[in-house]
Amino acid sequence: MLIKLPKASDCHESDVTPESLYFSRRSLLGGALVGIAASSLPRWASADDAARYADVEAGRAPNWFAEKLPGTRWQVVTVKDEAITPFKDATHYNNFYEFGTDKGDPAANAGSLKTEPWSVVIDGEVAKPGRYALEDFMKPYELEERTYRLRCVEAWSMVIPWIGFPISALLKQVEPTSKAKYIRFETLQDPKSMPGQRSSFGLIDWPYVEGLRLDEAMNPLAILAVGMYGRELPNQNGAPLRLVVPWKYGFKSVKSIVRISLVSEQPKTTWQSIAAEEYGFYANVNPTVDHPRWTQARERRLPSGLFSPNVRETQMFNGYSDEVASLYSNLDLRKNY
Ligand SMILES: Nc1nc2c(c(=O)[nH]1)N[C@H]1C(S)=C(S)[C@@H](COP(=O)(O)O)O[C@H]1N2
Ligand SMILES: [Mo]
Repeated sequence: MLIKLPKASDCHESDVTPESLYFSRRSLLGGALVGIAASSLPRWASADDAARYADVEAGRAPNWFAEKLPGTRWQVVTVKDEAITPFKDATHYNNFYEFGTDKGDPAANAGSLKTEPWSVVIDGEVAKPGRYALEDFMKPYELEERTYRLRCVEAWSMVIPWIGFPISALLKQVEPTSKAKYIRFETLQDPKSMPGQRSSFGLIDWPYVEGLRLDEAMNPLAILAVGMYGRELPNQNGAPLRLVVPWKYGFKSVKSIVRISLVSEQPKTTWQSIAAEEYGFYANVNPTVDHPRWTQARERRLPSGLFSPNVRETQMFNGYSDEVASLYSNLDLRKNY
């Protein structure tokens, strides 16, 4: 993300960067094809759901995921008239600082992340706290496909078909007490498998932490994802369990979650701790409130290259105003950025 990084970052949309050269001609062509495929697809699951997107790399799904996948409700939320980002771009242009700060680092390094076995702790202000093996944690939930825009605070964006379940379903299971006002998420801390946690990038006080107000978490658009593009999450995208809140800047969507806590106070989040004047708790996508060092009025939709930068106007709440604007009717969004 754009802070005073030790090395140059690539995120100003006006910059010509080495990363923009990354996008191959193949992925640019793929973008057009995938867009057509997505809108003409049936809603039922089939053996080759992954094949509904061009060039999806097969994964090695854990048993619990393979067993649940056929029951997935496909295309519960879609994005009209915008192409789904090619799988190659969504999996090779990532922010996951635990694996390095360059966009290609997570794809190169996240193979060391061991996602099986995985456990999730539920604690804080809940009637039913506990520590669950992921396969047990997942048992109550039916999977849904949700295709959302993802808008990074660095002014690039993608369209990604996630597979997951609403946080509201989790809250129903764990039963927050009347003191619970916020939900806090924590990423795995494991310097052995996460080189970024043992490197010189000392700005971050690991583990990565994010949070939502409880009413935000209850919004039907807020999900926990376990898959994308018809398969389980690749490690670099936050396997095996991550948050996705599409109306907020991407940094809210914390990856590789090991702990979910219901709390009474607003949690201190990672990017707030690093640069509170640049990255707020709310982080709602808002084209009228610029980042102190660049405009948020526009974004580069990936794949974006030298000759087709693919710039578009950023939408209020990333295009989800109808669903979420009412959450903020009493809030000054200029102060609560
Ligand atoms: N644990 C953790 N979660 C994280 C990040 C990170 O560095 N560490 N980066 C965030 C940022 S800035 C973005 S834009 C999204 C990127 O998600 P993607 O790589 O799946 O597109 O993940 C978010 N979640
Ligand atoms: Mo981001």
